[in-house]
Amino acid sequence: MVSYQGKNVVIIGLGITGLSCVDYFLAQNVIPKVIDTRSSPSGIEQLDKRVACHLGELNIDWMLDADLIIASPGIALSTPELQQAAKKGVEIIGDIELFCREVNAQSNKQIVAITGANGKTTVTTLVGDIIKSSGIKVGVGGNIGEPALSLLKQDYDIYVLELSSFQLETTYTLQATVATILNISEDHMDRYPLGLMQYTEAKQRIYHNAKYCVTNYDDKLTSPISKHHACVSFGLKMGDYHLDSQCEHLIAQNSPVLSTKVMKLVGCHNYLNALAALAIADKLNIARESSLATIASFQGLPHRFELVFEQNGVKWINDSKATNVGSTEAALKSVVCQGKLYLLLGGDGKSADFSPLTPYLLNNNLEVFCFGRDRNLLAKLAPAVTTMTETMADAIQIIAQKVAANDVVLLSPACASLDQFKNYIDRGNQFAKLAKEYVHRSKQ
Ligand code: UMA
Ligand code: ADP
Repeated sequence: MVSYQGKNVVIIGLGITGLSCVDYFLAQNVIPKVIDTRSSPSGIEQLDKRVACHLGELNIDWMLDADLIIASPGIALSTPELQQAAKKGVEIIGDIELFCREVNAQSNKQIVAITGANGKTTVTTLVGDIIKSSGIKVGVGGNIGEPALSLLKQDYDIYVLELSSFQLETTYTLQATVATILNISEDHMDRYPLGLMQYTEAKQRIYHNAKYCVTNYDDKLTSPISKHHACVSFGLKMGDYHLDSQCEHLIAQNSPVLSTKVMKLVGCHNYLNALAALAIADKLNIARESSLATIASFQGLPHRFELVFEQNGVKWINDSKATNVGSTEAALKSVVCQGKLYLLLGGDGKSADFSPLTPYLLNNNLEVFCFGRDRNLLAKLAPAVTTMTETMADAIQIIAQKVAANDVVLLSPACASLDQFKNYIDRGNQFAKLAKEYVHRSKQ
């Protein structure tokens, strides 16, 4: 174990990251202090009694006195108090950096690192499944929900980490065997006031010292800035791994390897995710046949372009995890609808520019419903076909009276959910529940 004995450690954030860091330090008898700007953060009940905790604001005295600050991903490095501590020379890192230092100290462990604006969780899960099916001990964690440091409690040979731009900002010694940026489009612009390039720079940190990089041929921002890397690419029509013109086959190094018809995943964006996962698996030397069998049977994840209800020829698709513009664009490209498409947009747009959605909304067979905090902004995209409601439930009530055979109702909100829901899962579950209730009621 890398030793922090004798260091004055301050952890900022008492969410699941902060708690995992507390555990990590206590295991080596270093008792950290914890700060959270919230008055009752989620992790407070589970905090070990030995740990001093300051809530409600940042305790600058503790921070300036520290030898090491561990910043949770939810706290921006641009926060003035963190800037002040950095200026004084206090080392500031995140949980992923702690994790990397541990893994780097053991020569036989490998890390697969996955980032991107969209598709991270899908690809991380799929890569984890592929590695597991091949018989290798694999731990899957990071932004996906299981804090990376918790994975160290078990003996794994490969770690597959989903990494957010926030986590990458505080990571310095990642040495991934394979690293990928799946795609770049605007997200979290409230944390990146300088715009897309600032967000991209954070994502690019994933390639530092990576052995292999997997890049998106169609998205140049995913290529490493330094040209020294061994790269393979995936893309729609071009790249080492691509799709045929009809999106009917996955093609690897010019040979068709899997028919998309046998795959459970649907949508071009998901076929791209499958290609990225295959490219990663190949770089890990996992047997192709085994990888392809896992890809074919992978069901996809809930709340991601998921058909949750179908009745009277009407499909209800829950894509609640579409919390940015890029993911909603992917849904609008992939949706197959012979009747009318009812699109539900709404929530907290995180200062995004929604205008890339406009071309998809100029369609006679589409009606848009906008709800939640940013409904006024969203409604400006296509006012002629838009209805504004306070809540998603109000919108579904109206839609349920209108739908007919061959129509599709798509919740792909392009926004975070926290203005009106507990999280995207709550939003997706309510969508599915309301769809069933209203359709049932409108038949009576
Ligand atoms: N916060 C404060 N004050 C603080 C610390 C945090 O107000 O002092 C707020 C943050 O702004 C945020 C919330 O508290 O709204 C949670 O932040 P956190 O850093 O404590 O979060 P954790 O519970 O530790 O969860 C984090 C990731 N959360 C964020 O990046 C916001 C989780 O990703 C991740 O699963 C977990 O670590 C384990 O690695 C969630 C997420 O939303 C799913 N990620 C973003 C995304 O996917 O778009 C990046
Ligand atoms: P992330 O972890 O990056 O948020 P998820 O796999 O959870 O990614 O998917 C989030 C949203 O992005 C869902 O709406 C999903 O349908 C969409 N999505 C998944 N893969 C892609 C992709 N390659 N390109 C664009 N959107 C995608």
